[in-house]
Amino acid sequence: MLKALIFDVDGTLAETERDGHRIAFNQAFSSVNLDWYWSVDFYGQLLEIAGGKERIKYYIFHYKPNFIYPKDYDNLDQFIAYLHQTKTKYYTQLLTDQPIALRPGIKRLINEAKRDNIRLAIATTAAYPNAIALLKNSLDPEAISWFEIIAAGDIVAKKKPAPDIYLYVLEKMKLLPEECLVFEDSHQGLISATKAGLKTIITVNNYTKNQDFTGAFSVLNHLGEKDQPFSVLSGKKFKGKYLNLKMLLEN
Ligand code: XBP
Ligand code: MG
Repeated sequence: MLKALIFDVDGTLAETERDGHRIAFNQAFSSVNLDWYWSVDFYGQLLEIAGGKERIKYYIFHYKPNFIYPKDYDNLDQFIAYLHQTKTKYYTQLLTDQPIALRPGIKRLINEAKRDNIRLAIATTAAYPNAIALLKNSLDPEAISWFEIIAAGDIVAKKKPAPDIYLYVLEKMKLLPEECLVFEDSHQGLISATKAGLKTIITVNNYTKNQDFTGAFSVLNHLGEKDQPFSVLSGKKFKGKYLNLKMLLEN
């Protein structure tokens, strides 16, 4: 029996990567006079590495191997942590100044779940303040209280595709995997949820549409709305114009 919906954040609730996180990373680089710039296409490759700090570290190792961190830091990780904190400030500011729209059907489905006492949770690789900023600015100023658990960033040692973040949510909510349904947008997210034994619906976006979603319960272009019908790309062939809670409770 379905008791809870667990949502990924970036790419699933909203298209935050290209016009949010990417911009903020570039702003953080400029702020410390680094000439690093992540273009829209290049950022797509970097998304293979989940987590902002991990992504910066990967970039340095692979693209800037001769980089020497400024001498006011004890080590590279400390400098990356500072850079990432700066990025978080830019990102949360950006979401406050110009909120990024939620993807079709997200607000509707979350409201349906609230109405029917289906429990809600968030499982994201992004830093906690970033997840909060999106929920507050794009969903509802009170939205944080709608989610029983907002599991984010460094709360677990291993980020997606490791299952840790989903296992954490299950443990905290005292739920069994078969009582939950996950919403993800990426291969990494699908692997993470699947390893935790969770059934997953994928809503693809431009960065993830060509990824491998073998094993997903259903793969959609988005959740759909009355005036914006969704398409099923593979897996469970949901009927109708939009995915609603009733359809999820029947499956
Ligand atoms: C997406 C991520 C994050 C964001 C950047 O996570 O991998 O790293 O790209 O956010 P999800 P941070 O799809 O699981 O929400 O810089 O805060 O990590
Ligand atoms: Mg995602």
